[in-house]
Amino acid sequence: MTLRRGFLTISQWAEKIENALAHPQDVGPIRNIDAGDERPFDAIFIGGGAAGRFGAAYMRAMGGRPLIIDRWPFLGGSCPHNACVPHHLFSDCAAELMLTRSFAGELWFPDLRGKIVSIKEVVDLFRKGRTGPHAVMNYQSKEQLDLEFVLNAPAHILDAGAVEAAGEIFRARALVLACGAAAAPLDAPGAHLLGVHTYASIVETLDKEPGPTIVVIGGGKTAVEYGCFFNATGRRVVMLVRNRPLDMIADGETRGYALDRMREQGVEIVEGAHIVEIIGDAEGRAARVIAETSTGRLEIETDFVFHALGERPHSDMAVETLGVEVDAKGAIVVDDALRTSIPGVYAVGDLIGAPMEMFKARKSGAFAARSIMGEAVKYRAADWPDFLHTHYEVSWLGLGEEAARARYSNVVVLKLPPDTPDGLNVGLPAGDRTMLYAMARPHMSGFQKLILDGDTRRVIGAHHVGYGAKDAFQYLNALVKRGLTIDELGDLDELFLNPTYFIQLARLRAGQRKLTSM
Ligand code: FAD
Ligand code: COM
Repeated sequence: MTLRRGFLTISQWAEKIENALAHPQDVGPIRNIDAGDERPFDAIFIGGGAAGRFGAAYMRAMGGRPLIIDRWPFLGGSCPHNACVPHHLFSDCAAELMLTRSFAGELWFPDLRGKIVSIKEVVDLFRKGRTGPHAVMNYQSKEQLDLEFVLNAPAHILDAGAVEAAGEIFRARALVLACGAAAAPLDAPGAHLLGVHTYASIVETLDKEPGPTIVVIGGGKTAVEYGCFFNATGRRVVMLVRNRPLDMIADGETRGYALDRMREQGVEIVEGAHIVEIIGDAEGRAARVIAETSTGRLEIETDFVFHALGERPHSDMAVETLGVEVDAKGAIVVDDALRTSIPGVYAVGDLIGAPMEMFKARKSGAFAARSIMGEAVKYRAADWPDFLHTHYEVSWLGLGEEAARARYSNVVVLKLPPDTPDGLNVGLPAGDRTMLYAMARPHMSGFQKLILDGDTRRVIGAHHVGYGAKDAFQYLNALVKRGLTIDELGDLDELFLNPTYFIQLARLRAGQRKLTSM
């Protein structure tokens, strides 16, 4: 199908994408190429996810001519299809359900005590709903960003300047590899059984309502985010973690608060666990998980196992066809201008390894475009703010208190709740989405900490458990990187009540010549 002169509304795109996902061969390649443009392509982006789409859009905006090729019938990649968007839907549900369960039978809340709610209904809702964002991505890319693309067609690299897709050979002066990553496999007998899922398979193939017990393997972001959602649906959730769960949270107390609240909701976390086997039933469906732990052998009856053991970059094709250099984890090695070891070939997004996050995918794509268009650029992700979800949203930037004390001799901490013997009975912080907790379950109203170097008065770390602070952290991080002091922070105008109390706490202390903690 050739689209260049045709116009599709968002609803028409949605219908086309649904059809193509259900019957990819019948719909065939979706070509949007400007036959009237005789310029050669400046770059072919293999993969139209966040990295490829933003890279191509940036190049187009600069006056270049990019072409995107994607095997899926939509642009935007894994984020709207099986990663960030479902994760946020599930995390939203986890927060709602924790609130409902905390106030079960009180106020206007239904009594969910002892009740399990459907996981499959939420997954089905997502599968229907995701076509909307897919359609918007295609509409925006074609009509607003003026991008050329071939969708629903896998790309095959021929050499550093040529790619085959949809039976055609496309050439460009640069190739940008933007193929993303996939869930690392579970290396254990029984990993292939029905009912054993990753973040991708749960949204594609969940065919049966999970039973009352779920085993989650892993202790990183995805394992915790999905584990907390499963727990909030009323199921028993056992998390089998090889090392420390939530190890990436920089501050020990913040991590502790997040883990305590998870355990309080009933999530069972087993550290030092090693999966021995998943045993199936006569129909080939998971029935039991066997693990070795530091306290002995564990057997758990379950028909649903979710594993999240990190991501493996899709670098095989580039290695086989181009001999591109990869690191020990299979990530393509790039320099600061996103150039691979092969001249004219660039790589971006999850394919170049950690951090595998949207900000890096989009920025690395844009920087590769600038590099190809002749700008002398340098990009290396550093000092980024970070977040994850438990039943809460946890955001952080800079140093945790332990690292701050190791590096600075005069560390000052401003935090809520304060260090008092009954600190968890203090209904602070209290803000958006935590007001009911603050009034009736104060220990659930969140946690926050601002870390300062008392000598320079600069903010060197910020940490938050609650809701709605992630947005502030993306801007706060830019200020912190520019050397934000307690005095400058206290001089900002707060929108009270706000999820983070950093501005008003800073103002309460900024009058001190010699700063003290609070
Ligand atoms: P992708 O979006 O995966 O795009 C790769 C594209 O390449 C795909 O469209 C694919 O079809 C295409 N492709 C691959 N091979 C070929 C081929 N041979 N021919 C043609 N096309 C091909 N990050 C955040 O910042 N916030 C979040 O909340 C968040 N949540 C996440 C939740 C989960 C469960 C996971 C797994 C990840 C999450 N991430 C999140 C990370 C984020 O999703 C990724 O960093 C981002 O999507 C990577 O973009 P990308 O363009 O590199 O890869
Ligand atoms: C967002 C996808 S879900 S993209 O980054 O806008 O392409």
